[in-house]
Amino acid sequence: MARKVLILMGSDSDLKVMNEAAKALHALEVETEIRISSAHRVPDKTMKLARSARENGFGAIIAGAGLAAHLPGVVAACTTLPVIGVPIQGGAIQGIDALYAIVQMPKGIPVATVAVNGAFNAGLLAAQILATADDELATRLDSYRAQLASEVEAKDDKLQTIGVEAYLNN
Ligand code: RP5
Repeated sequence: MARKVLILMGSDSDLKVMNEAAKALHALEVETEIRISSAHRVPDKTMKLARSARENGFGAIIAGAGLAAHLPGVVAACTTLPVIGVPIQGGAIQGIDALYAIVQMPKGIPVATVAVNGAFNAGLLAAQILATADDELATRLDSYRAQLASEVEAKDDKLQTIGVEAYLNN
């Protein structure tokens, strides 16, 4: 059976950003479960979700948090499933704190970190991880890449046809 992706976030204030991961995965027909579970406010729940993720059919975990963003690291400490961290923009220094907290993991416990608010890419990366063992998903990822390429080609064709000024005013 196809593996699912668990999407975790530290607060409901992260939900709008983190839902982008779900959108990317749903477009690729990957099933998700999306949960609020703070590493600081509900540590026991967070560790339970991470520890049971593999037996519950998940193949990857995406964890998003802002400020002193310990959620991805704590989750990664509790599972050997691949964990993708999403630093959430916000607070006094706009996500730089979360970026550094998530990306600077100690040796032995990796977290793959995407851009600040990069939840959509986190979804794509999770799909690519699952696609190492799922040829049909790999084919859907190829179609997505082809669609991206054709959008760029259409824009370049338009630019060549109407020129820079008309393109900018269009
Ligand atoms: C983090 O603190 C959450 O991930 C969120 O980004 C940030 C602020 O949380 P709230 O105070 O909005 O609940 O734990």
